Amino acid sequence: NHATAELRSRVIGRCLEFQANMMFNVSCEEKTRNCTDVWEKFSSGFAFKDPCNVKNDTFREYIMATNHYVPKDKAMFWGGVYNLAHRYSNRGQSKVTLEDTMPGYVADGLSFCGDNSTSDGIARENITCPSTFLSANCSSTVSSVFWTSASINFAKSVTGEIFVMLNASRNPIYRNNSYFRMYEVPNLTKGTVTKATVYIVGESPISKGNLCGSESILELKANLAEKDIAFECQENPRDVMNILCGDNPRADVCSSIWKTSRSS
Ligand code: NFD
Repeated sequence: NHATAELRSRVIGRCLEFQANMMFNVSCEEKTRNCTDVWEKFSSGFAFKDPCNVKNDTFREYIMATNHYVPKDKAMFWGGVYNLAHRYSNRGQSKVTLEDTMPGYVADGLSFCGDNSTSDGIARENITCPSTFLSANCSSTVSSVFWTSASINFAKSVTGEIFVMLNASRNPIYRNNSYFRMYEVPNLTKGTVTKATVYIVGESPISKGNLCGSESILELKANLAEKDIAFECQENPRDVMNILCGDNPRADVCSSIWKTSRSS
């Protein structure tokens, strides 16, 4: 987790790119944000600060500066399926993940933290920034606080029907300490989010054992029911499998498609 090189240029570049090519798909907002200002608000969340101990609200100004409307019936949460979820969301055209919204897009995949020994207080690429994973002596890392704030803000912004893509090969599938369970489900708005459709996806077809009825998924169903959110669950739905198998035709679950294409 070396700090990302050229962080300022990367963040400003992402901000410009989002507004040029993503904002229209994701949100109809016309208001342009000043990307230098976005950088100032992002970096002041961690510049000159201890990488292991930042306040929970340190990215408040950044979130306010980048926040925008999330279209109804399109939001998608995910766990353990980063690549597939984002291939499926298709940069906000099919679904909208946190990383397809401006607060997430600007920082996704970047590694950043403070460093008292540089002129701007920002760690250079020779420094290792702590990951989202916490340890006893590193209890609230810049990354965990960033993704926690962004996840909470996203969950509060979504309306109508929502989608969730979860990895079938994880056990449990709805993990206790996942961001999705800890920060997103509890922040969905009762009465505003009406239905959740869960896609459980895996590369192996043995999941015929009905993962939608598994104990872990019933816990998710119960957590959603507390907020009067209707529940639907599908294992390996066809539109998701078309993408998975297009990219990865030799996966076990794609064998029928693979055989057809070989014999024809
Ligand atoms: P994941 P998830 N402690 O695939 N999001 O539900 C620490 F410190 O398992 C997006 O946790 O799914 N780190 C991003 C963790 C990051 C822990 C976080 C944990 N207990 C959250 N669990 C992003 N774009 O980077 C997981 N991580 C780390 C939002 C894990 O190493 C998205 O809206 C991996 O780098 C999505 O709905 C990342 O968190 C949901 O939360 C994702 O772990 C995905 O988090």
